[in-house]
Amino acid sequence: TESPTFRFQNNIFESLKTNTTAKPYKMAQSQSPELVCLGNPLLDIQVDTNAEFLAKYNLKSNDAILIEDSSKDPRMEIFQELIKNDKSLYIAGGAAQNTARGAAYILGKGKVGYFGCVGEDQFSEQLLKENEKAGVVSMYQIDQTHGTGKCAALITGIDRSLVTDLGAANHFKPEHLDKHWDVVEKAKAFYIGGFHLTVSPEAIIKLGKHAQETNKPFVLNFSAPFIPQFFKSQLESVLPYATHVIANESEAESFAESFALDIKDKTNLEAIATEILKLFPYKNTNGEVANKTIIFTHGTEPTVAVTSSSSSSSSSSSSIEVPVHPLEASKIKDTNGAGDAFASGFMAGIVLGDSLQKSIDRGQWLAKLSIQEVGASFPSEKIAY
Ligand code: 26A
Repeated sequence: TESPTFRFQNNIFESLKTNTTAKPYKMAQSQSPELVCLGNPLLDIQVDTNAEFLAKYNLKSNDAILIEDSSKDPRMEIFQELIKNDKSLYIAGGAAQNTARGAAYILGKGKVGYFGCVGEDQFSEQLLKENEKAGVVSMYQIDQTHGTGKCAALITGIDRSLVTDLGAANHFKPEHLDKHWDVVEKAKAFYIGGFHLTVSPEAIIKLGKHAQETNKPFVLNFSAPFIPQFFKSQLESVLPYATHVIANESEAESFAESFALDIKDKTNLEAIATEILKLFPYKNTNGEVANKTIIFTHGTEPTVAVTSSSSSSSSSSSSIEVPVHPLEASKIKDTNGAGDAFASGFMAGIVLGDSLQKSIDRGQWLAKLSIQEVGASFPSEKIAY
């Protein structure tokens, strides 16, 4: 079977914008995605590296960093270094796009659609091919003036440090959603990468309003600790539309600090979830309070999920814990994309109408499969849940 990774020639950046045939995936008439995702399409440039390399660029071993000004940031050099390195692997990335491919792994071809903005170059061509192979319908906006976004995935042991140059992904416009609004209207559920809060909160709100008006699940992932920390007002503007929130323990902690939650132990996941539900209840278009669920993954510890009750008179909530699927450390290739794969399984469960418990378990199951592959990838053969 074909490897999910690709190698480009060393002069990749000079050769960008040449010989491109990138065209958004054409949808067959019969295909109608049940799940629609929105995010930043990125190509991951992944390499095994060491503590010394991370120290040189002042990076933590497990973090996600956004380069805000690519003309000034010295960390742009990382890409030059990786491109020179013939051990670098070029793998489809972009957190929500990974989740889309993973959900299609379960739901099947044409059942998942994805919005994001790419450039016209070899990187986007590769991403299109990967989505096509995975059965994801790419509804790309194409930006002719910027290159496709890229993410350096620096692997040390099982950890991954991500450094992102958004490029074209930073130029997604809410109007692009209109071009595929028929797809949006037919979708059953939505998944939003919190990373997109750095790009177009307007686009997220536009989908959020539609989901609210039509009573469809609208799931938001916090994506990284820097989102609640530095994109607080953007997060506040979209949280009311979320029927479900997915985050890991460090993003939960970052939220607790950023929003100065009134809880004694800022690492108590159940308490953080309960506070989020109080601050941002879900209301339907009639203003009636409806169920909302916060799901916190916790590494190899059980996932914690807290659901608010739909009664507006009381502020009660119910909480469950779901264990992870254990895996011997020796079988882990890398954890890049583990959280995205969890979200894939969870979203597939939501679309299939599974219980909360089973949707979370599907997420744990798919995360276990993904960490045994290089990058945010899935087995080449279908494995049944
Ligand atoms: C805005 N930023 C920083 C990002 C990302 C991102 N996806 C969207 N926006 N930074 C890293 N990623 C992706 O996260 C995946 C692992 O969860 C990487 O491309 C990687 O595939």
